[in-house]
Amino acid sequence: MSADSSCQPIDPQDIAAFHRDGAVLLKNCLDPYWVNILTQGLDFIHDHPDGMSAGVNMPLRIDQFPAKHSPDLQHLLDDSPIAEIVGTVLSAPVRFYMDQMFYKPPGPIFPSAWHQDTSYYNIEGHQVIRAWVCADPAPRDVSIEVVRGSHLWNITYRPPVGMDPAQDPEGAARLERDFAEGKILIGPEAHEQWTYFDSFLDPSLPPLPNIEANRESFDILGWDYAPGDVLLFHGNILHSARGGAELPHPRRAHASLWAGPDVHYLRRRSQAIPDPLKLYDFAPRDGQHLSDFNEVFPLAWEPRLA
Ligand SMILES: O=C(O)CCC(=O)C(=O)O
Repeated sequence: MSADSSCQPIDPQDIAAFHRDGAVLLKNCLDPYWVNILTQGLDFIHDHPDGMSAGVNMPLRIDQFPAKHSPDLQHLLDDSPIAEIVGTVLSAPVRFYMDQMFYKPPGPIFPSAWHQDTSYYNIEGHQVIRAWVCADPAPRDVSIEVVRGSHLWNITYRPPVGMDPAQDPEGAARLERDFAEGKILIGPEAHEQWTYFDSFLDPSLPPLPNIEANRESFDILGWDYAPGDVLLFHGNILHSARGGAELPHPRRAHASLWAGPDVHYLRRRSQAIPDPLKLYDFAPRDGQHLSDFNEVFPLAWEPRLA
């Protein structure tokens, strides 16, 4: 098998669907070489947990920045068509921001709760795209679903993770003070040891609507996913993965986050995921574009001049 690093031309209708709906499934974009690399990389990460692995031996395992520890996943990010696909859909240069692994063992598949990605990270912008790829077939009832068009609602919901001020008012007051004084809430040491409970349920952000209990009130879009497909969704979109269905195999997914030129740094009280490690060296300020940190976020792809 050899690596095909260029992608098939993307149908303009798919590009329009992404911008209209906030998500699109692109069929058969990665050839078997890349699916194999993805599978090897995810299995390696699964077998080598680190301080950023959450839910080891649990029905939902999530790892942050797995490509840092997996040459296969790094190869996928650097050399597969994913960056080109994202850039083509954005019609703009793109930089890689971070990646995650979502590993669900065989059996009744665990759900991933409805959420929006942007509020977990210290970035803001309209050109934030997730590329979600899975090493296994994932029928609609275990793959990603989105609320169609919610990327355009212009609302930032509270991430459903972290310390609840109602449970720990003192801890919350301390965090509020630290934030007001400009202190870093989740520092570089989080790359050694981190949990989803290190963050803060920011009371200034509105809570998420209960979408799952009121599915008929929302325009929910989903797809049957096959290995080789690339699912793109907008960083602001409400999304989840349903659970309950039985799979005879694991559901091994990798999600990478990519940024276009409008994406800038924004220190968030609701930050749940650490900044990329090298970024801490630059003491970023609100409003600085990722291009100001070219060493951390080199250009991954840019459109060819006509
Ligand atoms: O794969 C999943 O279950 C959830 C993925 C997700 O929420 C994400 O990529 O942002």
